[in-house]
Amino acid sequence: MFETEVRAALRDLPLGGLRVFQSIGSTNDEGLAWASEGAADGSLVVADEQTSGRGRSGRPWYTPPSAALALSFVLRASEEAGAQAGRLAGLGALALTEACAGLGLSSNIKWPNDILVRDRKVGGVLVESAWEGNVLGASIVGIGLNVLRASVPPPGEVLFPATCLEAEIGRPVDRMPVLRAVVSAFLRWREKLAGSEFLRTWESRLSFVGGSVVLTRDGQVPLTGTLAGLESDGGLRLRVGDQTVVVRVGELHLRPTNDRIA
Ligand code: BT5
Repeated sequence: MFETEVRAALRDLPLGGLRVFQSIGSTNDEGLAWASEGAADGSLVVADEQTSGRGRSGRPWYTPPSAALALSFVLRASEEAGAQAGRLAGLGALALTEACAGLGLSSNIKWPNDILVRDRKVGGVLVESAWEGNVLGASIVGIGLNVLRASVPPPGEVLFPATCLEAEIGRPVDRMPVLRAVVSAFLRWREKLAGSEFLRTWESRLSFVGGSVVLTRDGQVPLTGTLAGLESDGGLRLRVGDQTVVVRVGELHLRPTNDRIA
């Protein structure tokens, strides 16, 4: 049973609470609902399958049964946490790169929220806010990771080439140790969220640093520049001509300009 396996894999980790589903619409929706019911800080939702998993701007996120990891953390807002909100996509991304490293796979972060192995997307992060009136009640950090081959969407259905751990490693991978690795790395890096080591490590794992990239925002003129690094709040620094432009996490898509993506 999926739930029994998940509970065993995460047994001794310091979670605020744990809800496990065989199938669900979206773990982020469950996280948002749980936050409004008073979920404790650090609560976690895990599902075997999502029937309406989503990415940014309502784009679909494909999570068929028995093949992927789909999880969402509920992080209670505090004044201090509010100041770090721009770093939460990085937190999910660092947890994923660490889980990949544990399997001997080198991965990079395509800012703000994609995890790439050999320039193909293996996972993604979706941060959403749970509002209580006009006050931020909690942040929901959703994480999706393609583990087995069945988790990879058909090429016609994705904007960016996709892959999974099994294809990259060349053998089937057991999801439970990977789930544990993602959750423990997330909890570990969360402790360091406000510090400079967090920012340095996140920056060191970014794709395309020093390279020419184009940033497009839905309905706006694309911005081309050299990817220079991260701002302290998680924003991306670009050099455009002799100017430095800072882009905050929003509805953005980033690609290298010499598009070496098949
Ligand atoms: C993301 O959005 O990459 C964020 C994905 C977050 C998913 C997690 S799963 C747990 C939690 N619950 C949810 O409902 N969501 C979160 P974005 O950068 O907007 O990328 C979305 C695009 O990725 C889609 O438009 C597709 O082109 C592509 N895509 C969809 N499913 C994919 C998959 N399994 N692997 C690789 N690419 C995929």
